[in-house]
Amino acid sequence: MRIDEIELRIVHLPYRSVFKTSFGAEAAKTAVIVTVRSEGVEGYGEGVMDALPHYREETIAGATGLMRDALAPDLFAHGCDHPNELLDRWAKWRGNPMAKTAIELAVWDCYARQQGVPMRTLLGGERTEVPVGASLGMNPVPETVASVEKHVAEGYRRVKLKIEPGWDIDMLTAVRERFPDIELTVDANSAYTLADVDLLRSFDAFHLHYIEQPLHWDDLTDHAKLAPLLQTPICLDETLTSPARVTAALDLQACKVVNVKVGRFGGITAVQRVHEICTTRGVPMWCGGMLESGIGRAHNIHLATMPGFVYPGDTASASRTYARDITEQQLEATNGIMPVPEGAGIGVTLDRPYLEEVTRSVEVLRP
Ligand code: OSB
Ligand code: MG
Repeated sequence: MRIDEIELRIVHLPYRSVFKTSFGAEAAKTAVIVTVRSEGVEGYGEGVMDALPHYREETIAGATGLMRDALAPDLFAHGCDHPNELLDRWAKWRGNPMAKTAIELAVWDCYARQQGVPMRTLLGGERTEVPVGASLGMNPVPETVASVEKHVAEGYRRVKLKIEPGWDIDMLTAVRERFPDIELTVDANSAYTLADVDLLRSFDAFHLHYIEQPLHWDDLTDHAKLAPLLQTPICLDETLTSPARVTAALDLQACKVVNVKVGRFGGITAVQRVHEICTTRGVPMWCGGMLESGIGRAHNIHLATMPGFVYPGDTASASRTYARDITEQQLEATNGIMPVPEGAGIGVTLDRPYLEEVTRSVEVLRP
């Protein structure tokens, strides 16, 4: 592929309600929508870094800087025969997985559209729908119980509750009392330390499917110390930033479950390598989410068709998060099952009028 143009568009999408986690409360998403134009075809990607580094270290300013100064010029100079080339080609620029992913996803989508095949076909995904769960932000106990009730009634296959110290036992007790049998998980987003081991052990009574990222966002060794002290399996999210890091986590027995976010690993090629590692070792994976717009969400849905994604993902209905999305197709689950968008590439197109309305800036890069 000859790459003719790369557009970096910053959009501001209000959430339907504030999303609160242990690392903060957000009322809107600021996303970087990347468009790659090649030989008359365009493809789309989404960057999941935030304005400030609350989740991992990357920021929108830093990531778009790397795209402008290194990734885009590299694509203009060398083109791309197959998107699988890019991960190793860009390894000379260390880290920055979210920046690399935003562009790589757009190249993949463009490539799949040029070939006239759905993304999932390039990934070896045979499923045409994927099971999904819902991630609920932190809210007072009565609201949380009502929200769980609503999501269970809608057929979601798993419910995940965001927790932090002081915002855990009461909520879990209330939810488990009302729903003794649902598939329930918690996500601490790094809010605990090893000093909380007794508290974390007390979660075993709630029969959680797993506990996601209880300890520091970059830690492996404390998770490895914690894991044998809990009956509840540990799932890592923030800590897992590359295929090598997944191998290290599994070798150390720091986790038994892997949350896959393509932006955290550095792109689809990196996810394919993680998939190989996890399926070889029999480790269950599931597709996480970052409250993406329809572009990132569609990519996630295609990714989750790969056979190693055995647990329900976080790629729930877009309408849970947004009153209106930037894609023409509404990505909606029915009875906890999300259909994979049909058509070439990721199978969605942009709702141009709304996209313009929510755009904060546009920059078009050319050779
Ligand atoms: O830790 O999984 C997380 C959202 C933003 C940042 C981190 C996380 C999340 C979610 C929401 O849990 C998942 C979603 O609905 O997309
Ligand atoms: Mg998480």
